[in-house]
Amino acid sequence: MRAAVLYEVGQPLAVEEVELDPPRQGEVLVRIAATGVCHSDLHYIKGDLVMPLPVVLGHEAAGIVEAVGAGVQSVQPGDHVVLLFAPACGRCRYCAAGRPHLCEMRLRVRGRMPDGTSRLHARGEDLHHFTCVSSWAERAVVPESGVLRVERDLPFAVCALLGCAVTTGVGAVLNTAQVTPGSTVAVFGLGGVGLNVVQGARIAGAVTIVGVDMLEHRLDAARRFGATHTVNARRDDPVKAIQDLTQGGADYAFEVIGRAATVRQAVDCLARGGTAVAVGLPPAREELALPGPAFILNEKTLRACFYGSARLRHDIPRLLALYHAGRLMLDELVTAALPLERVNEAVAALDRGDGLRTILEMHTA
Ligand code: CND
Ligand code: ZN
Repeated sequence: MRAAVLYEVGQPLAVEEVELDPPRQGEVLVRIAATGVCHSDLHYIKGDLVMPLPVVLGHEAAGIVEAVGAGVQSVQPGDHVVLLFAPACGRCRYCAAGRPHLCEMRLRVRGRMPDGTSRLHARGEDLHHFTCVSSWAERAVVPESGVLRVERDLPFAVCALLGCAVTTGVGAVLNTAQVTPGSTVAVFGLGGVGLNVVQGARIAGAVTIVGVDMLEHRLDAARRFGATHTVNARRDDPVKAIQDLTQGGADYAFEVIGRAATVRQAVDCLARGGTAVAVGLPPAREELALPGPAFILNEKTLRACFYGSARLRHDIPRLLALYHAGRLMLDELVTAALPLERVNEAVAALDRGDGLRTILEMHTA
């Protein structure tokens, strides 16, 4: 099959023939139909985040089950599925506590399948898996807990987005921060994930939603997704603008860029007692700094959000219900669709901030 392989940081991905082993016990072979291009993938391509290479990236995807290994019960060939980048064992302390997105399995896999081996090979060596998904490929072998069956009449691009951007963004609001009706919210970074924070805030009933970005077309998009105000950080100081728009500070602020400096802005723009949520992934070399006494005397909170703090099997069906009810904008997020062969163009477009979300589409006929 064809797959996009990252052999070296900073280099274009090689789209080439890759060998994929059949699914083993408890594993599922998925034919990828659509897969998103997320900034987390780009962080690894640029070397801001580090993982063992070579690797097949891609963690936001949907497809059709083609085969299942022994013991698989929840899906069968022909099922349409969303791929989940946090496989869960169902037994560890985190799963037992109702926080399966924090399952111990994720820390253990480190570029492999949960049993410690790889299903992907090229040029005579094993390739690494990415978050047990590796969807920038025609097919993927994933753990059974890494797929969720969805209705067959849904567009694959929409299902792919539920694999990361939507579930992370909306989840950051509803699960991590638990924004309450009437709140004021600031969102730093209005890309594929940030726009979902914006619409999550609208769904949660926030009355003031301030979107911050440096690209004018992303500010326009944020207003369509529910922002009541926007600030161009290239032109204006976002902290001051947010404080003015929220009578002294926001109740909640979300950083959806991945930079220490903007996490600090998210904390600084809060009202007393406010909560900032760090969703963006800062480079591995960066540390987050807080404003000492002001953080404590104003009783602020800084929370981290992984995968929307989601209970995926509970949350994704609810997100689909919101989509069917016309309250969650998903089709509008997809602004370009390219074939896998053009993955490097899609990555460059993300880096420039073109459009909203680019989807790589495979032929599934
Ligand atoms: P994308 O690149 O689409 O959006 C980032 C946006 O930030 C762009 O619109 C930029 O113009 C904007 N931006 C950059 N610098 C600034 C600045 N200084 N001030 C204001 N705006 C700025 O990225 P994405 O939406 O795909 O991902 C956003 C982050 O979320 C990224 O760091 C990614 O790795 C992370 C993420 C986290 C998780 C999680 O589970 N926590 C899941 N997926 C993605
Ligand atoms: Zn992502």
